[in-house]
Amino acid sequence: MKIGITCYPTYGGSGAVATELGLALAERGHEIHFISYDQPFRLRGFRERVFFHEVEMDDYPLFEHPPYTLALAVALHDTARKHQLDVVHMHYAIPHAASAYLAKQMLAPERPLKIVTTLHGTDITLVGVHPSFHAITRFSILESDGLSAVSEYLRDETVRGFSVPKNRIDVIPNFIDTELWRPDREPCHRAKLAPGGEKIIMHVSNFRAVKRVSDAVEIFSRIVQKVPSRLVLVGDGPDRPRVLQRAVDLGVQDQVLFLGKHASVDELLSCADLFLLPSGSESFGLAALEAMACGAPVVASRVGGLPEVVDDGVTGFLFDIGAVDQMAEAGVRILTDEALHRSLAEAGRRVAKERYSVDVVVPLYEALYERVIGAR
Ligand code: GMT
Repeated sequence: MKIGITCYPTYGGSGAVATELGLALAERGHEIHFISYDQPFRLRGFRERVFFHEVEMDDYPLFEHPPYTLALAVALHDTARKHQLDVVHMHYAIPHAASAYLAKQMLAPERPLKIVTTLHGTDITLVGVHPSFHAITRFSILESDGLSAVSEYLRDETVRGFSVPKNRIDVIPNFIDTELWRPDREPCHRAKLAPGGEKIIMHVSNFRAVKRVSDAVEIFSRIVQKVPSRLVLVGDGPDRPRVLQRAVDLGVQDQVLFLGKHASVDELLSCADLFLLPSGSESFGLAALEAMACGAPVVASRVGGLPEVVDDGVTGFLFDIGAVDQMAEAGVRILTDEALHRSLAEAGRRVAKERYSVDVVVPLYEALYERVIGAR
């Protein structure tokens, strides 16, 4: 198949999944065309059958906000036309699904173009339900030929918030390359991250309010009183100053290592003894899956799609949002009970391989493409 893929190219779960999907599909013989305003961050090096098309934007003084939605529509249309794409796959509905709808209409006199839209999270739960976006989000979702959501939770939210018939949405979970994301990565950075042999507690996110990174610092400040440990923070975003200030206020700044954005999170996660994801909302929680694949037990919020990913008591522990005392208590247990740690780590790795590996999930997308193309 010839497939166009559009995603947000910057740091973030939806862009990571979209890129890994494109690479996995190319590996399986499909021709993949990424179409976005920048090269997706996980798209590195030359890969056979993989192309990148940058969306061109003219910076005219009249535009306070350059109309990316239109420029993307043109790029999708032109790429679909030139390369005879069978399907374009939009990751994150806003504004991608609307651009794809326009491209499809523009191309209609010549040939049909099928659209698949994958809903990732805040495109439904936060941004999409806002009155300024609701109608166009609903319209462009319903106009997509195929729809997927990354969790049952997100499917239900889409049905509830947008009155989309449930049977129109496939649940296709996120996936992971379990060969890359694994516990025993070399080189091992453990000695550099925790030179005193401390336990390594990690958090990876885009540091937005929804991630509640300050809660991770709160949890850590309680754990470190009982277990010699360091908190390694990976990623960056608007909440960073607040988070680092919280570490200072709690007097743990010297034990908190802020690494910022990192190109190879897999290398870092394979050193983690515990992973914290105390989010306020999470449609899936890709970072939790990455941690599980790397053999790091997860302590997270019982929210959104996280209970579908983290089996409470088996691969980690889930608590109410903001329950930092309980989260810290669970963290201490995990870090001090070797048998418990081993059992959680092994189960996490097993679940990642059995439920979320490339071989299990990518064929679900192929089947969805075949279905929409077949419905021509
Ligand atoms: O929806 C977002 O906040 C953006 C998106 C992203 O690009 O990081 O995150 C969502 O998609 C990820 C990949 O499917 C999920 O793992 C995240 O749980 C989800 N974020 C939220 O629901 C807050």
